[in-house]
Amino acid sequence: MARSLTDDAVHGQQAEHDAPGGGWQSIQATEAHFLRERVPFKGNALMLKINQPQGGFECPSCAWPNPKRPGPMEFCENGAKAVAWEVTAARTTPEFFAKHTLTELLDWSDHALEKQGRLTHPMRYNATTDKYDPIDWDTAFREIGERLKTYDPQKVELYTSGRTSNEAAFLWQLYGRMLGTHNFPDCSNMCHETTSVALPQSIGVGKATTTLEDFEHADAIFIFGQNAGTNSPRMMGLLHEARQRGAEVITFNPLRERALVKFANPQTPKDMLTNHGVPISSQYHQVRIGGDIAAIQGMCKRIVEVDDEARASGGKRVIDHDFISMHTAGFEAFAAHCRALPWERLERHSGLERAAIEEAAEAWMRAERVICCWGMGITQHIRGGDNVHQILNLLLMGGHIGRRGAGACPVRGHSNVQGDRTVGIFHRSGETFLSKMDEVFGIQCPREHGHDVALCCEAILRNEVDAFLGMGGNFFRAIADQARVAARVKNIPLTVQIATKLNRSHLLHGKAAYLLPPLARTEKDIQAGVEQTITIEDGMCNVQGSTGALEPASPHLRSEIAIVAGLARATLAPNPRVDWEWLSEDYARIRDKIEATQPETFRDYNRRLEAEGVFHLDIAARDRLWHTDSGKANFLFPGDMLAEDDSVPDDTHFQLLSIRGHDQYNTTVYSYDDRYRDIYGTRSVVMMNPTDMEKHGVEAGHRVTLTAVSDDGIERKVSGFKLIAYDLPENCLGAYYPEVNDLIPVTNRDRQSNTIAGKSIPVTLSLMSSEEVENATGMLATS
Ligand SMILES: Nc1nc2c(c(=O)[nH]1)N[C@H]1C(S)=C(S)[C@@H](COP(=O)(O)OP(=O)(O)OC[C@H]3O[C@@H](n4cnc5c(=O)[nH]c(N)nc54)[C@H](O)[C@@H]3O)O[C@H]1N2
Ligand SMILES: Nc1nc2c(c(=O)[nH]1)N[C@H]1C(S)=C(S)[C@@H](COP(=O)(O)OP(=O)(O)OC[C@H]3O[C@@H](n4cnc5c(=O)[nH]c(N)nc54)[C@H](O)[C@@H]3O)O[C@H]1N2
Ligand SMILES: [Mo]
Repeated sequence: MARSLTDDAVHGQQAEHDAPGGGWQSIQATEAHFLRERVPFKGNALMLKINQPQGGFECPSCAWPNPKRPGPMEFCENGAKAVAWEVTAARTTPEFFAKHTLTELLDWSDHALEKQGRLTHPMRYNATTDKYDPIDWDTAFREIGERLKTYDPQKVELYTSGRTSNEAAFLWQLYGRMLGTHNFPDCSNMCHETTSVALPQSIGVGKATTTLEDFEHADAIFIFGQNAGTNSPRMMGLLHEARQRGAEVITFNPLRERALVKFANPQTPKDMLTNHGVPISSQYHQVRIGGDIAAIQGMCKRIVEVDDEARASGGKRVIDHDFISMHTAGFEAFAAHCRALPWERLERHSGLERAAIEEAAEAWMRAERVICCWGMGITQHIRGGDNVHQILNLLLMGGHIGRRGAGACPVRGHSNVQGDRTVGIFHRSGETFLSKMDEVFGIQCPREHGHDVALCCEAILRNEVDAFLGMGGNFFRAIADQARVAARVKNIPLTVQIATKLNRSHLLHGKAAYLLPPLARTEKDIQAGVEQTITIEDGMCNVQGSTGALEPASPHLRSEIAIVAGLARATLAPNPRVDWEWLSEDYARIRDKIEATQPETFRDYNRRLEAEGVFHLDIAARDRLWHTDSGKANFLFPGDMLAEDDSVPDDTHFQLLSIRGHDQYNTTVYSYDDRYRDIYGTRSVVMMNPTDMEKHGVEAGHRVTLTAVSDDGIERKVSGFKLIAYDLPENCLGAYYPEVNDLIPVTNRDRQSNTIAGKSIPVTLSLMSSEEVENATGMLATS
């Protein structure tokens, strides 16, 4: 059974690697990354502008919000890495492309491709030479437009990665809808779509009900499946503060993530003087991969039992019955379900001992104000939606929605993934929005639902895609069933990628292919002689401006907005109500149109932006208004009493999770080191419990092959991975994303939202023969 540790025990375990998360190492890493990109860090005025509400730019890394009064250096180690990577002095020029065929570049690592630096010119694929040639913008737009006009719009896919601004995303979906498609695969379909679908079923909104201020008042903060130290490091400052004022932090994670164990805040002098750090998690539960439903239901069971006893004895009730009767539906059924769950099954499914689950429940019962945070460890599961519902049940039982210091906090990924959805990137947009779009622009938006990421991949596999247009991101690398889908991309008549840096998705190209480089967020965007501001929405629903500060990486770059406008003018018949040029000359005009399509959400968009620099969108559940079918907040749970259908790993197969290392941003690999996990110089590793190693007769250092378990008869394998001994539950394995994306069947997805289940990957493991290892050395060198 996996370990659950509390306070001293958690921190006593740090002997092998005693450095806390954060600390001096973090400052050193920040500087090192700037130097590697050949940009000065010390005295770099750019970093004074990051995350400042007026006149500054929004960090292109994660979606964690800014405090009301940002400090003068409001950024973290990984935000600085993202900025350094973007403002690099390196350039991927036409001369570079003249030297390398795409076939040759396919052998390069993800790291090496992006390391070439910023793209400088629009490029067109030349099938005769197998190279990209430079092309002028107008010719590119004209050729792409001419092709698009001839395709069936149902076979056109417009992908969005979450770095795109509200303004660019809004035009992107307008363009798609005018073209006649509803196919808007979005990075969120691999990420928090689970939340966007399941959360509204529980409480009527799909976004965080917390603000940063709530973290200052919480008594207990639960963190499920989220590695804040690496992926939203600015959250660590809040957890650090919370612990120092006596709040509890209870973590559920199969891996002991270092910063969640102990963290030294680089912004706190005392921590930096001692470099010891502060204990973060007061309880750390190493739940089995996919075991959260059982863990949370076990907690709820304990809470219900204590409450039942209190009712019987006339003692103090621990459940908020007033809230439940006034605001919720389905509690009695859920309580009955929990009472009936056998502990033996809860233990087996969660991988935790009953005492540990009860201890977590005790922390919940002690707290007046509870926040629950969650990340990919919750959403990227076949039962991800059920996971989210259980977290909400835990909150609802205590009335922790719409109360200061409490709430639901899905921690979003890409810096504007939430805003892109708010302004209209959605393959299942509803009638209210679509009829407004029709009215404002005099168009007829398709009503039939379109493709998300999984459906887009399946269409590619069936050779039913005529054109794939990517607004940022690295789609053909980030998806499930990566190798199978990649093999079909060459059958797509047209691929267009709008991207700042070269990546694998640009090498996996259609018959005609274009690579269009935009301005990045750190750069000045001047239209019609005036500096423009874009807006983004962070993970706690604050909409704010971002104004670039640097000279563009190349004079040939255009803004994403200008690129969409150029494509649209070349593709669509003129429409007097949609003047693309006029819109792209002044981004405030686009915001007016966003407001026109959603007058309530974006009321006074430009005025509020100008006056305050940032504003919070209304979240009905914060006011205890429930936009659900029942008109109440709902207790939802799968009724199957934790049946065996979701593959508890056993002696025949393992459950594999795929995660990010500390020096990576999704498919962007900054370096091969993962300081917080003591893994250096390679990403081709499989983390395995020492007991499992012994049981299966393998040793640390062995090279292994992982084979996916699936019932579709398709073989999915990855090889050459080095085993490392790691503290994670038995029958569970860990590896880096995207290195294992070939292993995930595209059908492996959350049942409710279709989100790719990158954390429920059933696999078997076998040792490579020395001959196989020998043959694989070429591959190992680049991976
Ligand atoms: N520096 C940096 N910042 C980033 C990103 C990045 O790549 N680099 N990516 C951005 C994006 S797009 C996103 S979505 C976020 C992602 O941020 P996270 O949500 O932190 O994503 P992951 O690294 O995938 O890690 C998820 C965590 O879940 C745990 N986990 C895995 N399976 C389970 C499970 O079954 N149960 C529980 N309880 N835990 C589990 C893993 O051990 C890991 O600690 O970060 C964003 N910020
Ligand atoms: N197995 C597994 N698969 C996963 C995940 C996992 O945890 N496990 N995580 C999933 C998640 S949460 C996500 S969000 C997706 C991420 O999927 P994507 O969002 O598609 O991928 P990224 O790696 O973030 O995209 C990086 C590329 O974006 C481009 N880019 C960077 N900045 C800009 C910009 O400002 N403008 C434009 N136009 N382009 C830019 C650069 O060319 C860079 O190479 O991957 C998913 N895939
Ligand atoms: Mo994400």
